[in-house]
Amino acid sequence: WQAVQNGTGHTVYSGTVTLGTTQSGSSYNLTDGARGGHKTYNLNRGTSGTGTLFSGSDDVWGDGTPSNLESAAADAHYGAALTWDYYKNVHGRSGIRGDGAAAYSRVHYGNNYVNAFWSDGCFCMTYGDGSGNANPLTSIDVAAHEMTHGLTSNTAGLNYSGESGGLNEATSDIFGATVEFYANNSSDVGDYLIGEEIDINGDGTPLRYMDKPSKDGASKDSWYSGIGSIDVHYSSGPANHFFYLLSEGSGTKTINGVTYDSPTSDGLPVTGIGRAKAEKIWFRALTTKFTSTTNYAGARTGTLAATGELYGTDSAEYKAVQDAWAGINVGS
Ligand code: ASN
Ligand code: ZN
Ligand code: CA
Repeated sequence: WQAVQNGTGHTVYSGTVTLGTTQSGSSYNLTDGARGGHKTYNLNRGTSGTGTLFSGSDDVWGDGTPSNLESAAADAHYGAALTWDYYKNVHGRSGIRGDGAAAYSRVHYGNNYVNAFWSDGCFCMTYGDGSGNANPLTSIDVAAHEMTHGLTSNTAGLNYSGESGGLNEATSDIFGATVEFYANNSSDVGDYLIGEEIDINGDGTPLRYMDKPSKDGASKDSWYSGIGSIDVHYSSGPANHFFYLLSEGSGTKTINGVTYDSPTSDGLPVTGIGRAKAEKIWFRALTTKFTSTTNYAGARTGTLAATGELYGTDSAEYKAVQDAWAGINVGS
């Protein structure tokens, strides 16, 4: 027999959390019965197949250290649950395809593997353990980023190259950040930084900054005519910046202890409308306006159409969307 349970996870990055688990006879496993049956598997440094479903004799997972193989599993399982809950509770979407079906997660991919990825083929997320197998890529924002690639793939289908590729990457960063805020986790508070927990640069700095993307040394703050030729993780910069400006406005602001300073390309101020409205606009544009070939100009048109439907074309929200795009050199 099987029963839906609430287990306890001691994660690497998010402290002690509740995990959706399943009791099967006398053992427990990482199958989240409340969220489409999302499962988390152990690849144990392999790079193919599904590995083995995490299971054990008690419903406590990990000890907070990366050397305990259950710890990163707890992070990944938690990140998937948060992302599921976010899309369901904030956007009314049940699962990546909207059909109530879960994806699954694989942790401990390869040796010293410093990446994580979504795959349409397996409909799954995969996480490496990072440098020294000591920094698993399983923080909330990274998990939500990867799972959102599944959403994008099943909605707009933004091609993963050129400007549409940058918009695809930005969509994953945007919802990576909004899920982290939604989590309201005291060990990993919400921010407009991506990957600040996983120490991918070895000096404690984040992977990406949404208020001023160029702070990473490679991403662009604003659109320019050649931006479709650079790596999609850098051409995402202007769209990440757009989302920050629309949410919080230009200039200096401190949120949850992090100080941001967001410039605009035209030097004009942008008044933010708040993250709660900005995320509604981006989600509606992604799921009802964007297509596989949407570029920056099309993203402007699509978000304006979505904003008109949500708030009206005479609204302060509509004006803010226009101003935020102008602030990254798109339209005017
Ligand atoms: N972590 C990367 C991403 O989600 C992996 C990749 O580039 N395919 O974008
Ligand atoms: Zn990505
Ligand atoms: Ca973050």
